[in-house]
Amino acid sequence: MTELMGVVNVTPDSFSDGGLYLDPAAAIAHGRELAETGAEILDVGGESTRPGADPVGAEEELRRVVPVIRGLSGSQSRISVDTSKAAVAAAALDAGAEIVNDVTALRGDPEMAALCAERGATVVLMHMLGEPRTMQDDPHYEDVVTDVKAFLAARLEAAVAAGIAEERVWLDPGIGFGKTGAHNMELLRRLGELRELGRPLVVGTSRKSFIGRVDGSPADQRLGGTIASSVLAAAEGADVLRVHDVAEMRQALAVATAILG
Ligand code: HH2
Repeated sequence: MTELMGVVNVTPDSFSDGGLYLDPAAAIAHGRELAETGAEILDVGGESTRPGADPVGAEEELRRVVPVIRGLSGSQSRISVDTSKAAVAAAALDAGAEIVNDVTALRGDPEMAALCAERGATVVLMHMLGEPRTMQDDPHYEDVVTDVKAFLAARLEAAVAAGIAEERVWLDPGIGFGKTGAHNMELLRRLGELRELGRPLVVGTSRKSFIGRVDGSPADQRLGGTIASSVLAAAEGADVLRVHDVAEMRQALAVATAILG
């Protein structure tokens, strides 16, 4: 069954919900609601990775995410921390997280791989071309699916070499991270090719700008495009869908599953 990873952004500047849940109590309440409406996983993040975002220091990121993870631990959902910093991941694991969602695929912090290995965390390795500040400056690929697949295979190998159990690694093509609209469409259309890597696939299309490029919609009005792309991703074999709108996505998946069996 496809699992839902609900997004809990404790940031002032996330592209679609920045500032809404900066207060820990608001973030915890939001996370609980996502858990109750069907998120098997809650992904708590304290640093925006939107194109052009400024990096956040570890102290500030810790201050944002740790109280929220602590407040959500013990709910029925597993908790994931969206970070590329080992210090933040370590504190998040102490506070009750069990998944480390690293958009740099263990390239951002030299300590991250060893930490995840030692703590037995599940790790999400995501593809990104470049870094958030510059990733949308004219990205190029030979063939986007082949290139992303080769990158993910290499990062999986690096994770295993660092002592992370292969069964604990999930892979993500990184929709919107150093990709044009056409690249994102191609990746979603041919997502099935990434299944050959043999690991669970995480896909995050939620509210992203490739949807707005289709119909001109702003970030807070992309639910229809999020659902269409996520249902198609699930049909192509995505195991985990990272979304902001859990209740609507849960219903869409239930109906798609009822039809397809
Ligand atoms: N997308 C975002 C952040 N983290 N992690 C994974 N594994 N896959 C994704 O596609 C992904 C991710 C961007 O979305 P959001 O968190 O809403 O925005 P921001 O980075 O501005 O906080």
